[in-house]
Amino acid sequence: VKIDIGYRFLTGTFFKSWYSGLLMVVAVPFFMTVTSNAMALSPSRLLGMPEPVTPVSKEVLAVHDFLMWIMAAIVIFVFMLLMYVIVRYNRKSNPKAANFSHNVPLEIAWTIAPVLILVILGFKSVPLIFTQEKQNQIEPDLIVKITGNQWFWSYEYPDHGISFDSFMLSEREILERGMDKKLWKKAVDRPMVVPEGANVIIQVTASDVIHSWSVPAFGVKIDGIPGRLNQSWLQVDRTGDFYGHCYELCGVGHSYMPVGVRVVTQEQFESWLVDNGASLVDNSAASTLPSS
Ligand SMILES: [Cu+2]
Repeated sequence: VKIDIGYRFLTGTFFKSWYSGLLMVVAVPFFMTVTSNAMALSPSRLLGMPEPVTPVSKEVLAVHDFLMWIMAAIVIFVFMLLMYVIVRYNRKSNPKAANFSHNVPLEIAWTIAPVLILVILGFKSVPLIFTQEKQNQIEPDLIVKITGNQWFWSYEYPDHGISFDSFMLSEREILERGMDKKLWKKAVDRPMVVPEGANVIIQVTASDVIHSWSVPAFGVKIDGIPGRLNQSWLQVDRTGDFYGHCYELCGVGHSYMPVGVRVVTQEQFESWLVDNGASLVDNSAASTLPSS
């Protein structure tokens, strides 16, 4: 008898057969875990996470990779349990079904095992929270105030008297500037500029609705909320252009407000300050005198 899989798929009988159940329950999550592990570990990082360039993003990636192995172990364990039950306890090989409902040792075991797993996860993830909140402990070299607006970002360097808006470049502007076409919806006309290696405190707020400032390579994502000032920190270990986005749906132009950050050397940063008319205020005086 010829089995028409397409017909059985349409009529729903396919999903009643044991092998389709096996496919759904086991193969799909197994495949997802294997591929996501491969992505996370791919040396080029073309598929997985962006290359981490700050202490925070390095730790985020380490926690992520660690969690992936635990997840893989759990998926494989559940997969093997399911296989065992399917083979050993199907109707044919086990015609007389058991009807007990409690097993105290088993219940203790499947309570303690997940608790232990969570404790192990905590040892890795709780220190990360402290790293992310380190802005209260570090001595800042630079403070940048970031304001989200519908639909662009504004940057302010309060100690240098610099402030500007940062807009997304249109596709035409990208081509005119001879930039890679892939940078459309990523590149901005005026990126935020920070020196490499510097401890940068960022203060994020918004002028209208809630926005969220993030650069994945920095491991920072922080909400900009009108009337509030959220803080985070960056210490980027190399120069280059980094891209992020607004991550809080903020209206029709939400997908047109990318984040652009240019990390430069200390010398380049100093000349950038001069080029942008930094009023070279004495920081010690500026902190004691009213700025206006
Ligand atoms: Cu947005």
